[in-house]
Amino acid sequence: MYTEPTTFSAEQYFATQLPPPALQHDVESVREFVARQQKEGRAVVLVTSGGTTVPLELNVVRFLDNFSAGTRGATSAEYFLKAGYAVIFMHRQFSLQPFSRHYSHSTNPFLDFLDIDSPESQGATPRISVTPNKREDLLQVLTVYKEVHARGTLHTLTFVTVNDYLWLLRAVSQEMSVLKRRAMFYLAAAVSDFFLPRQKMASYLVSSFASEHKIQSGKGSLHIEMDQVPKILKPLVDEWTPGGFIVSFKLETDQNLLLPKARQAIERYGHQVVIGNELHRRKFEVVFVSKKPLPALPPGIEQTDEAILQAVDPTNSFSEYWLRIDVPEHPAPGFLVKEIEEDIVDELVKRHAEWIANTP
Ligand code: PAZ
Repeated sequence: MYTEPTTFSAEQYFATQLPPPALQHDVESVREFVARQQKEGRAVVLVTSGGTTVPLELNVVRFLDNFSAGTRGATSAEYFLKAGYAVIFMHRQFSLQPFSRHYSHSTNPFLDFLDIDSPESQGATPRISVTPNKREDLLQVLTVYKEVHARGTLHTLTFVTVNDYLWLLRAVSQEMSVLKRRAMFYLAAAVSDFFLPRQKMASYLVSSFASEHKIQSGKGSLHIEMDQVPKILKPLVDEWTPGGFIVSFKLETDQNLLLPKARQAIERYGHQVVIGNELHRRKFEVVFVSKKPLPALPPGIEQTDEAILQAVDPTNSFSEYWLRIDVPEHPAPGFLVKEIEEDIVDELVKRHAEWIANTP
């Protein structure tokens, strides 16, 4: 019986957990997309978006979920497209998507935008039109949406579980490695830190209940011990896509942890930017944390590792850049708040261009 709580390395993870059935198909579609964008000279960004689930059963009835609606990812994808990037949008099934997010079924149902015009003559087919005060907004969104489709610069992939996410991220990043520095990774998805390995699900069902079937109640409380999801930023940076410009997000509920956690991630994984955001302030405040470039040594001093180390101030080796948008305390009805993703993407596009220009 499988009982050991484990911390999987990425390698062990992929050796023991099964790939999602559509993986091969997804990989081929990404390969074709990347090759076309490369030929047409575009940089490509992988945007991950939405939350992963953690199934508790092999035949899934129950699962743990994550709050993320995919707003950050879907909104950012639109701004990356506007900036000329090709976008691979890897999102949680049914979470928000670029363009259609403006007409989400719960906050802005598209049926409320439509009118039925009564036909003038009896027997004529009724016609559908857009409510006049919604036309301008819809036209703007629809125009960009159609342009993006005509250019073929948006490619969409779907995940549901944390397992789907990990397999897809590895495969897509490996496909993107041909782009070298022109690949950007914008990891905004909210990915579970814990999961239940297949082997554990099976034995836990076999020992407590019945084969692959749904967990039954009636035996008191349910205890689930989960294993830690491997830290995949390390192999992403070092092995899967060396050369890519990697931006990860760090979500905290304690504002005081934002900077220490973001710095720790940069130190640990060696990627380019961590964007820290606090749960309730995330739509109007984020912080970019990166490693400061190495200091220029005074003339005459040889550029040895030792000299560089001496010149680095270990207490001050990170740069922090806060992005904030002003939101009135009591906004008037209909007040349009600027989307912070516009500024996030602007800043990243600048940094990515500098990085492409300055990395040997
Ligand atoms: O999807 P959303 O707009 O509701 O939320 C975005 C977010 C908070 C999930 C994202 O900005 C983020 O911080 N993602 C990484 C979460 C983490 O694993 O720390």
